[in-house]
Amino acid sequence: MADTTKRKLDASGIAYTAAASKRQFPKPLRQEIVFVGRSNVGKSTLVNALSKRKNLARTSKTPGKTRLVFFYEASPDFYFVDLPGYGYAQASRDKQEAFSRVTDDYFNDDRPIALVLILLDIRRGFGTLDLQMLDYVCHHAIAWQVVLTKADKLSRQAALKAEREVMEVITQYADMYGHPALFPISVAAGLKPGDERMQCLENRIMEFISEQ
Ligand SMILES: Nc1nc2c(ncn2[C@@H]2O[C@H](COP(=O)(O)OP(=O)(O)OP(=O)(O)O)[C@@H](O)[C@H]2O)c(=O)[nH]1
Ligand SMILES: [Mg+2]
Repeated sequence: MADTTKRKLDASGIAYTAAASKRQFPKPLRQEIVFVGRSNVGKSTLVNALSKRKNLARTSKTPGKTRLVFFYEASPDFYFVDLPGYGYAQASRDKQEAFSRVTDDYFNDDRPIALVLILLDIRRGFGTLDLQMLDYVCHHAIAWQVVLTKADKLSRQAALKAEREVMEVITQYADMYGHPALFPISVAAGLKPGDERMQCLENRIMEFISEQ
């Protein structure tokens, strides 16, 4: 286990810490951009795309791959935090728990969270656990932005319809908690770093980083 606690360098020289529990989290010295969502939704893929590195965050066809909290030193100013996916029954020893213990540890640790990116598969929209996560971040007054993944799986027209449906839920929550109703940003794994949608997401992240 000691092996997982150390700060490591990935193949492209980016440093990261993989933490299995609270005491392995790095010191809260930088702001954190957090990626949450169901298992297999594409969190690690998006961390890679935003870091413009392949295989920085390990992606997998098997749901439940990311069981640790990964803190990627994506920039000198912030970490990208890749949390374990939820909704994968076998991933948690206690199947009654919606979110893994290390996820609870993370949110209960008073981390310097700049923004939580809530990832939804564009074909599924909000599920029960996503709404629970949304309730959680709203309740704790943490800033959030919905990102729709796998946009390549739908036609443009179907994607627009999915975006509108998700926006209805976002508006309800935003109104309820006094959060700005931010339109969801749709992305797909194959998008180039300079793509307009990726650019929009990068700009959104930087807005929250500079707001602190
Ligand atoms: N078509 C398509 N496939 C994607 C996209 N993003 C991710 N995938 C695929 O979806 C699978 C899961 O992606 P991951 O990034 O590992 O998902 P994750 O959310 O990190 O999963 P966990 O670590 O289990 O929580 C992989 O096979 C990816 O290649 C996308 O935008 N389009
Ligand atoms: Mg992952």
